[in-house]
Amino acid sequence: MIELEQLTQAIVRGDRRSAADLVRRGLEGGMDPRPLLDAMVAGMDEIGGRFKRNEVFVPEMLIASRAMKEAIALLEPRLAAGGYRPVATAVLGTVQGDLHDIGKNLVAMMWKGANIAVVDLGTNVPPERFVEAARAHHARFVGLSALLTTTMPAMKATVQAVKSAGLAGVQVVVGGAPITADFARQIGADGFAPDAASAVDLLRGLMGDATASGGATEAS
Ligand code: B1M
Repeated sequence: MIELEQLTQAIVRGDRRSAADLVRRGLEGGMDPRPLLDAMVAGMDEIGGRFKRNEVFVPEMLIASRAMKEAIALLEPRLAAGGYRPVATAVLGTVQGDLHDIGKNLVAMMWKGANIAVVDLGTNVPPERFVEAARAHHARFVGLSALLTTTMPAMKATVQAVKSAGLAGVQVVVGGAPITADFARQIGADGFAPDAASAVDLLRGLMGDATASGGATEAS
């Protein structure tokens, strides 16, 4: 048995050796993998909150995410064997014409840290590719990132493509430096998040409020 709080704090510190060691010891001691995963998600929530409050910055987020990724790799076979599934699948990418991916990658890491499966399509992704991937992976969410004012129209075109593809229950969420909640509403997106940690709150909010309608939800 291990102290779950120690695992949470190892993730917060980005201490990959301790995190992996605690997971190994927990599994060897016969612990269920789910509380171990929950403890790690709590760690990512903690670092995400600090990031939102500007108490830590991109490097700390990357280090915590790396520790999470390595420890999760140890858990995955046991989670899969136990029939444990991610809470949702999100298709994510940077819109057509745009090659910026640092912020998008942070969003991917935070979503994975919240037990949301991410199908990362990379950068410069055309609208139809988002539609195909959402359909193929039975995604619950499509996430779009844009960093250039010149690619904001591509974001609009992608939202329209997903909305007109008739994918039942799929919601589109958007973000990126030039994107605002107003713009998200104007283009018909279901949600907007100003940063990677808020992007987790946003999906959790949308999943908890399946009846929400009538404009973009903003996570803050
Ligand atoms: Co570019 N670039 N760039 N660039 N670049 C900017 C964005 C720019 C503001 C610089 C400037 O002029 N001051 C400017 C855009 C101006 C504008 O549109 N008004 C610009 C430009 C003009 C260009 C080129 C056109 C330059 C040229 O070639 N003449 C060119 C375009 C290439 C293309 O995309 N077609 C270009 C190229 C590049 C590099 C390739 C050199 C490199 C990208 C490397 C990479 O991403 N792999 C680059 C970089 C690094 C930047 C800056 C310096 C940094 C961007 C970044 O990574 N920020 C940027 C200036 C700046 O911001 N200081 C700039 C850190 C990152 C963590 O933040 O991406 O905002 P951000 O993500 C945040 C939030 O926005 C949010 O969460 C993240 C974490 O909190 N978020 C989401 C992002 N996506 C989200 C999705 C969500 C939710 C939240 O839901 C799905």
